[in-house]
Parts: sequence; C-alpha cells; structure tokens
Amino acid sequence: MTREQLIRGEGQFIADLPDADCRWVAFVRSPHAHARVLSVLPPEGARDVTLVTGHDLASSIQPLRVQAPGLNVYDWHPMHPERALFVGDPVAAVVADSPYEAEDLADAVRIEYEPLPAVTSLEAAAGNETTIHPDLSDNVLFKFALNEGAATEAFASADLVVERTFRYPRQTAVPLECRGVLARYDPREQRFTVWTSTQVPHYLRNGLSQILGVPEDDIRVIRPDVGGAFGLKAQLFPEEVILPWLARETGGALKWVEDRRENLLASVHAHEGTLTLGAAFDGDGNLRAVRARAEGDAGAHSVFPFGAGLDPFTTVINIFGAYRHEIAEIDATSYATNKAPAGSYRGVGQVLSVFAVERLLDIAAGELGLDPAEIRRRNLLRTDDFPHTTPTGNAFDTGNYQETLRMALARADYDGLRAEQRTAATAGKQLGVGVGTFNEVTGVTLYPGYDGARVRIAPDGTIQGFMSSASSGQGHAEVYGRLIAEELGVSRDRVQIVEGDTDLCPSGSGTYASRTAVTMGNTLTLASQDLRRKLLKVAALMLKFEGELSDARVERELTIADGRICLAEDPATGVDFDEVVQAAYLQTLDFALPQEIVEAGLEVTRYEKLPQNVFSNTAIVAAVDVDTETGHFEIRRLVMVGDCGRILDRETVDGQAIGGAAMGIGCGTLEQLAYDADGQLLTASLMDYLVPTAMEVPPIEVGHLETPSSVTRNAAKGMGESGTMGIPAVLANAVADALGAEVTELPLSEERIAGLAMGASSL
Ligand code: SMO
Repeated sequence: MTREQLIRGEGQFIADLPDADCRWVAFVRSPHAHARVLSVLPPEGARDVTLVTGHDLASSIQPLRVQAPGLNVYDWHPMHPERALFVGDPVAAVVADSPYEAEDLADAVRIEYEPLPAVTSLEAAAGNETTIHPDLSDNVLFKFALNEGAATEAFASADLVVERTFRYPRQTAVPLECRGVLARYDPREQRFTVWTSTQVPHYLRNGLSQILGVPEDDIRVIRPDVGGAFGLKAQLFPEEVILPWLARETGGALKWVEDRRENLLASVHAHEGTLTLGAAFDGDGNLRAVRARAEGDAGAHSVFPFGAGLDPFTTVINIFGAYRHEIAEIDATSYATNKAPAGSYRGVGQVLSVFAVERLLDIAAGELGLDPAEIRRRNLLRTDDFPHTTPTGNAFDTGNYQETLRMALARADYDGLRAEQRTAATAGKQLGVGVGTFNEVTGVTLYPGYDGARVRIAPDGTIQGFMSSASSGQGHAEVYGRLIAEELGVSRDRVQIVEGDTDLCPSGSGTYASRTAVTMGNTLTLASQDLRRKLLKVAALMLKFEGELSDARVERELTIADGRICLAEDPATGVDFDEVVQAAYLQTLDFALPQEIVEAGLEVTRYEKLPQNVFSNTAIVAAVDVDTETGHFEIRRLVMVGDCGRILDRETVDGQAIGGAAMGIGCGTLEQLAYDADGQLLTASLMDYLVPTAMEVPPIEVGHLETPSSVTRNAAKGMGESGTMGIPAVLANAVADALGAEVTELPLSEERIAGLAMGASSL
C-alpha cells in the first residue's frame, strides 16, 4: 500500500479484514502483579464454553527458549500454567460469537489466585528477596560487560572526572492501531494462516514454528496494513501464539483486536533504566575515557526474538559513540520485575545513552568554563577520523559530524540566542538553549540481521519487488520503488512492492532498527542490479552483440533509461524495455533467446547481511522559554540537522525526522508509565499516559547533510530514530540551561521543572 493510498483511507488493517466466519477471542488477564494460579473455572452455570487455560496450552506446545549472547535462558510460556507474572498477564482465553460476548465471558471466568510478593523496582529485583523465574537462580535476565577495569588508570590521572546517575522512565510506543490477530487453520492442508499487526513476519513464523512444533512451511504469516508500530510490534506476543493454536483446536477462524487498555497494560513497555556514567577529561576538555554501567528493568520476560538485554546493551555499546575517546569500560544488566515485559520502542537504549552523554557534556563544560557548543566541537569525531572504530567495537564508515553541528548552530542562530540570554532577562521567564550531537546505530546486523529481496519482471511487464521487510505505514513502497526503478530505467509507478507475506516474500529480518533503507535497500539494490544485467544481456543479444557478454561489457556498452535499452555510443540504436521482457520469456517470433547464453525468465532473489551496522549522525539545537513558577515551558526553536548519507526519498526522510522528533518531545516531556508498589499500572489509559498532540509539537526545522555511506550500495544510512533519541536530551539541556540546575531524570514534567527551579533559586 502506498502512502497516498493510506492517506486516502484505503488501508486494510486487522480490524478491517473480512471476519464473517470468525469467532472472537478475549483474554482473562491477571489482576495481580505476581501470583500463583490455583484454579481456573468457567463462569458459573455456563455451558459449552470454550475456555483455555495455561495447562491446556502447555500440554501441546513447546515453551520457547529465547537465546542470545548474555541472556539467561528459561522456558517462556505464552500463558503460564501456574503463575501470573504481571498485571495483564494472560491467564485464560475464551471464545464467543462476538467480541462483546467474549469480553463478558472473560469477565465471568472464575480464577483463584494466591498473590505473591511483587518485585516492582530495580533495587528489589537486584536484592533477589523474591525471584520471579523459578528456573533461574536470581532476577538477572541479561548480563554483559566489556573492558572491565580498563578505565581505572585514566580516571585516576584525569584533570576532570564527571560522574552522574541518570534515570529514564518506562515508556511505550502507543501505535494508533493497537495489536490484533486473525488466525485460520486449514485441516486439509494442515496449515496455519496468521494475519497479525507485526514488524517481523519471518521471525514470528520462526517463533511460532518452535512453539507449535510444526515446520515453518506449515505457517503463513501475513501482515496486513499496520497502523504504526514504532518497535512495539517487533516481538512475538502470547496472543499471536494462542490464536492460531486455538484455531486448530476449535477448527474455526478466530479474531482478536485489542483495546487501548490492553495495549498499555500487556503489550510491551520499554526504555526504563538507569545509567551511571563517568567521563574523564584532560584540562582542555578533551574526553579520554568513559565508564558506563546500565541497569534495565526488563519486566516479566525476555521476549522473542531480541531478549531482555535490548535497551541496556544498546545504551552502553553506543556510549559516547560520536566523540573521540580511547577507553570505554561498559557493563549492562537487565533485571526481571513484575511489570509488563520490556520490548522495543523507537530509540532503543540510545534514548538513555544520548540523554546521559549530552547532559554529562554540559555538566563538564560548566566545570571547565566552556560553552556547550565548544566542548562538542573539541570532542566530536573529525572527518579525518573516519573510518573509525570505537573502544566498544562500533565501526563507522564516513561522517562529517563537525559540519552538522555547525549547520545546526548557524540555522538556530546560536550566537544570537546566547546574546539574548545575557541581556534580556524577564522575571519568572528564562530562556534556555540546549545542544546535542550524537550518532544513531542503524541496520543492526544481530538477530541475525539479514534481509531478502526478490525482484521480478512478469511476462506482461509488471515489475514487482518482494521484500522481507514489513512497512508499518512509513512509506517503504516509495523508497523501494525508486531503488528498483533507478536500476531498471523505468518510472517508479511501474513498480509494485509486496511485503509482509511469508509465502510470497523471501525471509529476512523485517523492519526495525532503522534498517529499511540500509539493509533492505541494499539487498534490493543487489537484486535489482542482477536483474538489470540480465536485461542488458538479453538486449545485447537482440542487438546482435558478438563475442563474450561479460557483466562489465554490457554495463559499459549499453544504457537503460526511459523504458529503452540503447547503445551507449549510439542512443538511437536500441530496443524497447517491453520487447526485451518478451524476449526473455521466449515470447517473440523474430528473436529466439539462446538458452545456452542467457536462461529464460526475469527474476532474481538475493539475501544479504551488511558487514557492519551503519551510523547516521544528527545535531539538534533547541531554545525553550521556561516559566520558573509553573514549570511549564514552550519550545521556541527546534532545529535538527541530520546526515543520513544519500537521501533516497526526501519526503520519507523528512517524515521520519519530524515524526521521530514528535515522539522525542513525548519521551522527553510527557511519557511515563507508572506502577504502584504492588505492581498495579497507574497509567492504563491515554488520560494518564500522555502523548504529544499537535499542541505540544512546534514546527521542527529540519536540515540535511549528505555524506555517503561507503558500506551500503545505495550510499544511504538509516535515520528513523534520531529525533526520538536526541530530543529528550536536548530539551533537558535547554531546561537545565534555563534554570541553572542539573537534570538527571525524565520526563521534563512541569512538576519536576518547578521543583528544580525552586531548588536552583534557593542555592
Ligand atoms: S524500536 Mo525499532 O522497531 O528498532
């Protein structure tokens, strides 16, 4: 579906799928954060109720063991037979003829629980007084450390050491469309078809195959249009297992569309953690060494496929990545708590690392008497540092970080803002200016990180790209269409893109980690180039080339543009694209494609994994006016200059930048999931979990620099999360600057800011 079709309301989401023959599923969810499930009984007096418990499920599935380096492995049940591990954890499922009857039925199911002590903080989790997973010896779900002790000497001999502990709140992605599943089982073919709102159809098929104990080929996962995902839909959910399993058991089609409360309570949360970050500088403010220790609150589970280490690992591995330094000692731990499982949400891990690094740089600048822009100029990587490998092992191909900073400062009139700050003081109103510079990990090569593309020209000339990625509404078709059209020399509207169907599309990672342009785009270019060479060879034979038809020769001697393949030296001599297609399918009377030279058909499938992650970089400047009495602030300017290498589609890049920035404003100022000490979620509606509206999002001024990647064939770098990871940090810097106070915790609520303002004025 193209962006235009979605805007016209022509999208077809899970809730829109034909369901006349479907029965509906509702889940009974635990009201306790931690409990033993003693018994599950149907509603009193109810007959012929389809009620499924964890025991029923456990008797015919394989628990999943989520594995990755550093993870402590245990048995994951989509519905545990004996325990509930968070408020919202599914304990039973019922089936009825309508969603309303199903919900009423679920309410009437009788469950006896024995409540257990709930672990609701990192401190309690680390204390291990209560452990959550009986098959693990403690609450540690993930542990990783690198370069232990390496920074000790550098810190001891530094001119300046700055160290603080930063806290990031628990947040969740709030896609406009919540989750939903439609499952069918065909007993004749013994095959499942699962429609689900997901970013990762092939991972899902893999997880389902493991749990259901059937070959992957017996499962078809289809992703219809997806109304936003932002990381939340990049994992396998219990509901995505239970519906197909139940469809097989009951022999009918089943549907479930969740409501907002379920989504906030029981999908996945993210971002929550603390980071103790130290930096050692010399007397000129040059960064020498870094020490980072992250602790993440993973909630109840290590979710498939990425596992519980996702946020804290991403935090520490990318720490101070944009800045020169020689030593980094890092360590990350994830703890199990009795809260909803942590998964991904845009800005994974880097929301915390960028917040902490950018705050710490401002604190260090204050100690050294340097301007925040100046300490960044001194430490940001310089063009001649590239290619560059960080002390944590991240490899960067190209970049011009100093120039993006210069552009952002110039566009925001940084010097003018500073001058105004010095002269125009108004009682109760403070101007604050924040700067942030960082790079963004994209196209992650882990888990396993490859993508697959099949490009096909049908005998009738239809051009199709089948992709392992799965758009959630961000305009993949536009970008892919352009990449294919460029190679094949046709117009973009001739190209159809097919995504999100595991029967049709080659397998691959799906869509997350800003990987679309980089890994998927790269694989697609590879496949398109192969297909292009085949077209050129067929054309060469039609043009009666003699001698060997090497790739290099046809690329050199032929050009392809505007639907024609012509001699480079004599553009008047050529053949029509469509005639070449006919010839490739042996459908021409006057030309027979010699099969011993070029085989018939026009279809190429390629799989590829990039040799390294690809990093874009961004500089942001914000100016805010803070009301020191109420703690309210207005964003006066928000300038964001990004460098994502070659821009493949300007509209898409701008959309990602601005959308990401809006989410960053949410993450930085409003979004916080709160649990009470018993593990009850206090923010289970959008009245309580606040997301930005148009009122909170000022005009975002976006600028671009294009330093081509040397890793990707299309020279692009991913960029979809820069606004989300950078803006909370920059707004925190601006507010701290206005108040002369230290900000080490988010969100920047009015309450927090007013408190900081009072503290600062009493100093
Ligand atoms: S949070 Mo994204 O889907 O990697």
